[in-house]
Amino acid sequence: MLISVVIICVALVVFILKYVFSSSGPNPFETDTREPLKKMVHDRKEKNKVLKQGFVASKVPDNLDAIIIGSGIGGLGLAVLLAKVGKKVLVLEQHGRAGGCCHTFTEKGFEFDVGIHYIGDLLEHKPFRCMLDHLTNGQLQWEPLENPFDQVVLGPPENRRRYPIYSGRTRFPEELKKCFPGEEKAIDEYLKLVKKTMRGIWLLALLKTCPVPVAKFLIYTGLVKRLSFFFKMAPRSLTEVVNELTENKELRAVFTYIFGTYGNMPKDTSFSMHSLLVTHYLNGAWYPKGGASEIAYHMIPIIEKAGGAVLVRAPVNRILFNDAKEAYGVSVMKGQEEIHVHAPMVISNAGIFNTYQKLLPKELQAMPSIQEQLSMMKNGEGGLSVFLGLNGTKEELALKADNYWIFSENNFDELVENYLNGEREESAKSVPLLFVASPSAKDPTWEERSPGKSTLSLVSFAKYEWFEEWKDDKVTNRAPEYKELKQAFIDSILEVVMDVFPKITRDKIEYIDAGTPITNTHYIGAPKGEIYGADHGIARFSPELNATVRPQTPLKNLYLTGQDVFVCGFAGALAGALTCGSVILNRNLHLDAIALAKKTKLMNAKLKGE
Ligand SMILES: Cc1cc2nc3c(=O)[nH]c(=O)nc-3n(C[C@H](O)[C@H](O)[C@H](O)COP(=O)(O)OP(=O)(O)OC[C@H]3O[C@@H](n4cnc5c(N)ncnc54)[C@H](O)[C@@H]3O)c2cc1C
Ligand SMILES: *[C@@H]1O[C@H](CO)[C@@H](O)[C@H](O)[C@H]1NC(C)=O
Ligand SMILES: CC(=O)N[C@H]1CO[C@H](CO)[C@@H](O)[C@@H]1O
Repeated sequence: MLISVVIICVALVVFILKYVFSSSGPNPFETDTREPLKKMVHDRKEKNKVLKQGFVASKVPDNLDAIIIGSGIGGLGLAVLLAKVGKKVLVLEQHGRAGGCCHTFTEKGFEFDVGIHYIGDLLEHKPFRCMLDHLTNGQLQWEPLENPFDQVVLGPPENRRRYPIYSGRTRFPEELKKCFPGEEKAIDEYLKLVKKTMRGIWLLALLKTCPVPVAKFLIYTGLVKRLSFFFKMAPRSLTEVVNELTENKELRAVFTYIFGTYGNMPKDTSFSMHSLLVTHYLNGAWYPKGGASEIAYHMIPIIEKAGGAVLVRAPVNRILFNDAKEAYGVSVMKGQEEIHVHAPMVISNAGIFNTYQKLLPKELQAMPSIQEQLSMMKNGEGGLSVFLGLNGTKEELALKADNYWIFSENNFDELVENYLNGEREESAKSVPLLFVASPSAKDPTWEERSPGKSTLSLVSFAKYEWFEEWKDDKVTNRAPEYKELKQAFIDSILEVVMDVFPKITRDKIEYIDAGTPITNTHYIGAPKGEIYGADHGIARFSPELNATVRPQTPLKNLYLTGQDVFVCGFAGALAGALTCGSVILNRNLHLDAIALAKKTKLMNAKLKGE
């Protein structure tokens, strides 16, 4: 008996290793494609020539290798990976400009980002950074935030307490200890757990790409949890873990404040997801120089160079399948007309719900394997954004390159629950959690682009159902009741902002508007207004789900990329693209990215030595 178990285990390890090191397809990271830095383009019209190329049949290249639905980082990133190995890819975007959550828009002369406030893990020579340099041919630059990069503010107006959060593996705990004397042990233990959990993440990438039977074997034998602390901690809630570490309610809150970056309150958060985010920012936080539109702006030409295209105003209304249930193209709505585009492979960046519930024919949607996947996931929480255009420089308004996480109490579970379960009119009166940042203060090119002005971006959560009744109104002209409700949220949020940032006064505000969950549905195609795609609660982290929801779908030639196949966030969605690319190109691109980082480091050291 024991012998046979040993034999099976050895065979399995050999098989996994063979898989991990197999590299039969071409490697998009083969050669260093970084080019010398070109002069930055700030002219909006010039940039729009790249970002806003409208869909017409005549612009669709012939003999496509793949169609990607959606131009978020999960779609564009994958398109570039494929373009680097010579594939001709068409990216189709429903909105009027490319980028998904990375797109920007301009109102009254103020440029606003949508979904990029800060990104971690971008130290030079690290795989994530090298990969991004490579995917933008060295043209996208990153600006570090201040240290402390986050400010946690707890408590009601008359008693707000501030806790600065610093990056740095030693500085992070050191500074926390200064705020919480006597809690040294809890802080060390917390960080130890976070790091240990993260070391097990490799198994996640493996589960999503290895053959399904291997994944199932690892899960059902319980090996997954033995091999990886990540999966061991995955079923434990953040609240549970943190409550064991300390009795100090204030410290518990500071340990958990970052839940806003994935959207589940601590009691519904998997400790593994939380660890992922804490380590993401442990070495610092960055912002794209020139604003979020730079991301797509530097990726699209690479796709075009390989013969592909990125076309906007191209809503895909269905995926085309032959009788053998194989995808062979998509149908795009051009006005009232359906235009068919064909390719041997269709990849969706539109999220699992849009893809399965809106783009498949009814009979395929009903397939048990599709239904199984849908039943494992649920829609994430809706988002509420407020955009402020201000008269004044960052110095005049005392704005810095950092973020504020403001909470009216330190009991986050209760606070979020009461807010989201409350009557919408009541909840609008006092929004108890708020993210505040100034994108303009983070961008060193801003002053040159918009002298004397600043922007502020505020984000919170809001129920889709609060706004659902107006979802079919025209986006630019919704009912007065909708505008009233929106205004109530704006007013109460503004009060908090003016209290925490005393230099921001009403006379400085030149522009203010809000985006609700139904706004997100319109502009980023989020079916329930969610800002992080599918829900990231504990269920999302079960190994079973992990092995099931992966880039391959039950339908031949149809794949998924982006945040729903990995995790949310810019880095998470790009990891989704890397995982999808691994499947399509039949090689482990995660390892290729690590190899690229090693190579770049060596080369740079050599250059410096000369
Ligand atoms: C307000 C906000 C703040 C955020 N802050 C941060 C942050 O600071 N740091 C961070 O790392 N992450 C942040 N995120 C999360 C991050 O932006 C996302 O997780 C990530 O960008 C998602 O990428 P994606 O490619 O998976 O999806 P998306 O960017 O959502 O792209 C999907 C695209 O598909 C398109 N689409 C949908 N249906 C169709 C169709 N039928 N036809 C054609 N196109 C279609 C959509 O229009 C969209 O462009 C934030 C998100 C939001 C909304
Ligand atoms: C901006 O503020 C300056 C003074 O600080 C003022 O002269 C100017 O008129 C203001 N601009 C607008 C558009 O309000
Ligand atoms: C669909 C999906 O990717 N689910 C999750 C798999 O589990 C890990 C953690 O256990 C998450 O990172 C994924 O989001």
